[in-house]
Amino acid sequence: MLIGLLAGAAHAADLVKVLDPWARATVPGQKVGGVYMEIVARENLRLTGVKSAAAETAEVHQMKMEKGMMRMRPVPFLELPAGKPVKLQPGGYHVMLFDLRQSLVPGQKLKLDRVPVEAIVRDRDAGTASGHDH
Ligand SMILES: [Cu+2]
Repeated sequence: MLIGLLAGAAHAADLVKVLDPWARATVPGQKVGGVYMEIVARENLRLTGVKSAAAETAEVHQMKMEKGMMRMRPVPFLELPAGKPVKLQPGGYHVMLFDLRQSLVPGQKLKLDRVPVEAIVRDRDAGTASGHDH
């Protein structure tokens, strides 16, 4: 997975620290997946895009209550204030993988490019919020 930053991805590994990255396991035939992590930027940055070899496309999504219903939608960027941890977690911001090339199996690792990180795939009921269906 490649994390695109406004400052340029070449130095992303120096500029951000990614903590506890993980992805939710998928069921056979499921084409979308969610990836979660905590990001700490060394300077003010914006997360502008994400790519992964595991999926055709990836988007930064926000999930929030709208008229009593949990809804998610893509956001053009995510602010990463210097030194302040930003959490991507179920029920909030997350990375959405579309057209997965393979199922995400618990224990499997998703290689992250440039930012030297591997997201571990956890059981489908990991995290708190449910209803993350497309
Ligand atoms: Cu989503």
